[in-house]
Amino acid sequence: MGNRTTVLGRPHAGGIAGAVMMCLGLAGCASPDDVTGTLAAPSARPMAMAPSRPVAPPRAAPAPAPSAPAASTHPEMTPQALARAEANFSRCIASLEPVARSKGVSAAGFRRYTAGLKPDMSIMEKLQTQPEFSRTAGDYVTMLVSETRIAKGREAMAQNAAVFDAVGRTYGVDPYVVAAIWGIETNYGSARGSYPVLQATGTLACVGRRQAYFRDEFVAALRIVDKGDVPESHLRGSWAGAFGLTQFMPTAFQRDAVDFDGDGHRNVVDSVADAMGSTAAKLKRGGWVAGRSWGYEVMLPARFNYAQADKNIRKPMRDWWAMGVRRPEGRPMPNGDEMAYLLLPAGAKGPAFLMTGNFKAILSYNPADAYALAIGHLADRIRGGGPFVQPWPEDARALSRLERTELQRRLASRGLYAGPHDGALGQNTRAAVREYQVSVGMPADGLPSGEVLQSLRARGGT
Ligand SMILES: [Ca+2]
Repeated sequence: MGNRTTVLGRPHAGGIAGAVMMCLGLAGCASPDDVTGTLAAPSARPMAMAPSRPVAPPRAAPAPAPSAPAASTHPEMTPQALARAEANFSRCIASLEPVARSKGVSAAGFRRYTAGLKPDMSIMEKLQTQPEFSRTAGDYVTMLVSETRIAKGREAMAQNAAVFDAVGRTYGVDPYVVAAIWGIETNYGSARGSYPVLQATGTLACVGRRQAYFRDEFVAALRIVDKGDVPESHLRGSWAGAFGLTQFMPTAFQRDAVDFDGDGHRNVVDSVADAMGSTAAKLKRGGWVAGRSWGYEVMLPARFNYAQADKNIRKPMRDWWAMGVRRPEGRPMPNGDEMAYLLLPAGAKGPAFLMTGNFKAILSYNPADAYALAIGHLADRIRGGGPFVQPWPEDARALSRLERTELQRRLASRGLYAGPHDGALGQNTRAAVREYQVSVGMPADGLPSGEVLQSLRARGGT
């Protein structure tokens, strides 16, 4: 306990990394909590990159899973409404001029960047489509934290050593975490998407069921080009407008982007320094505490009460220790005063983690547990750390959207759940799963698993 001497909360920080001389509901879906355990169909943060990601509104969804258009009953998504919106596109864009002007977009800039703007109606298919299947947290983390991505991360940090050094010193943020966000968001810049951001956000601002949200994004994107931060031809990204090396949404760019290389432009597309500095600035604003880890893999004692695994139950490290929680392989527990909550991304059968405030800072980047865990773990692996000691459960599988809806219906029929039956497994569904597990004597880990669904089916009802 109380090992305050570790750098970045890790005994091996800075050591092994010799090669690196220095020291990441639209689609109607899931709430930010949904991605522990089952990466349910979230939304659209629109991704550029190939492998998928879990996410929450307005970010993207686990991609490659087989997907099917989800039937939408939203009035703005009917063929008639889409055709009407498409026909009205130019008038709609023109109607945004007053708000754009009030946000600092010049009159000349507004004319220049909206003249000739046409909607990309193919984006509506993206907006409409939800993955039918989702990934387990274990599959997701394993896929993203690959040996290739670890090796490329070390190379990228070595090639940009001065930048990462300066980012760490300036913001007090773990540069390895910044590099990991770069690695996971765009595979170190190689997969950033090719949708013109102005067209994508303009389309979404005037067509479909997320117009209010995307009006802000469109206006923020107009400001980027009007101020000259990023040249218009370089402002390309995911279908929902996330762009640059670490996939900033335009509004997030306006809040957090910095000109880290001092050339007068906040260019997170072409400048590694600006992108890494901006990402670090965002993490810092998200509450990153210097010199601390994002969290720790831990082993739980026998007969542990899994109801303790709840992000609302935060305790000092020393209290977890007193409950018998240990780090694997005799590693010391961190600062005893540090507050942490217990996360079981794959439930009682999978690995356990104590998550600190810095984990929340990573969640501010993208509010999905499995995403943030992949970032933290990739950072540690780039640094030279080893894989998790505890295996992911081999028999785990993520529920399909249909099964997730069935789970909610069955929980509701038992009086445990009162939310919508939409297949989006948020905090309320998890709480209901936990109550159900307690009532039938299953480990109360709150994981919406196939096992829980089987148990509900076995007990009958609807
Ligand atoms: Ca710059």
